[in-house]
Amino acid sequence: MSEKFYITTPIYYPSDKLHIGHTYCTVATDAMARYKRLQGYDVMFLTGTDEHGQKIEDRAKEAGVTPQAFVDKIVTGPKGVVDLWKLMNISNDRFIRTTDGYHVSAIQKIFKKMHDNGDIYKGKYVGKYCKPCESFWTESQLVDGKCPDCGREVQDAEEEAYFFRLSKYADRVQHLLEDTDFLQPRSRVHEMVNNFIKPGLEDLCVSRTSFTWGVPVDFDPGHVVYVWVDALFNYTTALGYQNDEYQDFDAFWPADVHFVGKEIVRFHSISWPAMCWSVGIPLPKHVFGHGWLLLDGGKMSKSKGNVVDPYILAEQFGTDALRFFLLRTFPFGSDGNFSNELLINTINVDLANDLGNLVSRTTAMVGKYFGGTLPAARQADPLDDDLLAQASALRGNYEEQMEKYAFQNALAEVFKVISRANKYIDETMPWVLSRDMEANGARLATVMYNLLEVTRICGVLLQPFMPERMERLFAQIGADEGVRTWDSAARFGALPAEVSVVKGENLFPRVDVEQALAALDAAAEAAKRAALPPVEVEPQLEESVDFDTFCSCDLRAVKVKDCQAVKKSNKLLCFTLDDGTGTDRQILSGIAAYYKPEELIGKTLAAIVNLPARKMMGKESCGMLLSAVHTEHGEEKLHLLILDDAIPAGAKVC
Ligand code: ME8
Repeated sequence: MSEKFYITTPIYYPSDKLHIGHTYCTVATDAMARYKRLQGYDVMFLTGTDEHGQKIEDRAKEAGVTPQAFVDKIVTGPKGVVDLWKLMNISNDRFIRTTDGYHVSAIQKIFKKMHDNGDIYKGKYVGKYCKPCESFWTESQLVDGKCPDCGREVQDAEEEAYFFRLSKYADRVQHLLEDTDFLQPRSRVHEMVNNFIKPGLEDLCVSRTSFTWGVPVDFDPGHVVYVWVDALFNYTTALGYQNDEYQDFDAFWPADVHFVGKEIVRFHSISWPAMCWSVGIPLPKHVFGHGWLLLDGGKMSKSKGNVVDPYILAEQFGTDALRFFLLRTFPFGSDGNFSNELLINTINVDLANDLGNLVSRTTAMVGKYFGGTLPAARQADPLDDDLLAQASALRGNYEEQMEKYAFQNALAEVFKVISRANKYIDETMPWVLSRDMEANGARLATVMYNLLEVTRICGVLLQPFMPERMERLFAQIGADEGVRTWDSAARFGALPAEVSVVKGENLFPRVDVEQALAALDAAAEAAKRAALPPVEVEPQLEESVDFDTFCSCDLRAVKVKDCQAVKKSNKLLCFTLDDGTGTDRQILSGIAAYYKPEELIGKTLAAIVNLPARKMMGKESCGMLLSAVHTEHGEEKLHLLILDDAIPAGAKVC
């Protein structure tokens, strides 16, 4: 039976749409999960949403919907959390929502267990509360009187509440952080110990009575469980701890690693181990606190309005290029400055120039010199040695970095070898060898084979980062399933000697910087407009008419036989219509800004046909076509009333 590996992302607050910062952590977790699967582990990858708390309750109230309807829309609605993970090709095995019934009842049992064992007691909470962060603070923890995490105003809070005896675990937590590799990277340990433990770890307020959107404390109505207790235990309830929904707790717990953003390391490295000790379950093996993606030097956050939309980026550059960029560019443990220019540059340099060129040059040369299939004859040369040595060492170097969650370094190892392979083409000069195939055929085949092998090995190791593009790469270089494996990445020579390549489309087209930046601006602008109320309907309705007057309008279905722009007019289109009488009817309509004439030919429209004829631009118009007019984002929009084609010309519209 294969070894287990359990990895998690934080569960996201569905208070707003997710941005590229959230995407960063989930893509990193996905790459790690895929890497472990590649190595042969039986992987459990959990993500989900953290749906309770006052912030959600408030946001739902503002939106005039129930909290459940509010979170449903953001989690499972169009372009919500679930859709985003699909778009980003996230391979999670499980998705937990903290509003799932099994989780709610498990949290009640867990809370009771901690209460019954004496770790939760009732007291009075007096302190400060940061609503956006859902965090309680003592006076001494505030920075300039504000929330130490987000810098926003805090409010006074005083209420009857349950407390978790966190202080009791202070020494154990300090030992865990200082003397083990539980918390990574190491640089985070100092911060936790100095800022939170040394000043004196206080008991944690773990219930609230001032709002209701949470897991009810079943033995004390009126209290709901503090959102962080509810949230942290998701890592265990999603496996079946204290519930019957799943049966994977024994197999997968303790987690191998929780990936979390640096501002929530505090909860994961101090409160979480203490809670695990309290209920008597083993601790997760590691917590890794990654850095933030910054925009203009500050953390992206919806409340600051400086977010970057992953949908727009993935649609513009492709999912794999975006995934790759996030992990290639920023060291996972540190903050990084996001910019569109950096993204485009990474795509152009690494993917289009280095990897894309290697693949397209190699497959083109195998096609040109050997008709797509290499002969078996070989002739080695000392020129090959360095490339082969680097390719053979690659898997080990890559693994060493991946085991440290150093994605950027692992990718740097791969791209060192890709660059080396491009240089090898220049050194071996295949185009010179090809001039005398009889003398150099075996040598040329060796050069080509070496290039294909290096490409294959790099492709295997890039799979966790760009799963979809690497499938296409394998198809082009003739690497079937058996040589896409972890084992085969350590075996130079795994491709069959007489391998066949298929020249395919360019895997990573070069991005035109200016065009792409302009398209991104336009897409962001369109997204902003789409977020406005969709349609502004004219509030004023016309005065009423009597029924007979209305009935005197002769409304008919008409079929468009021809439609032409009217010369010298940029408004008018001239329609030749079948109105069912057997004689063509001509109507002029001022809709040229909305329709091209040719797209209307053959359509069935509605017209008033008993208006007196009138002349426009020297042409007679006998009637009027009906359309709907409204204003959208300050712009007038018009839609002709297009009827079902089954309606015959001349049918009365009433
Ligand atoms: O914290 N760069 O949820 P959340 C990098 N529900 N990472 C970022 C980021 C950025 N600009 N912005 C956000 C929560 N993140 C809790 C977790 S787990 C039991 C409960 C990361 O939706 C952030 O650091 O506010 C966090 O790890 C994750 O997105 C979810 O943030």
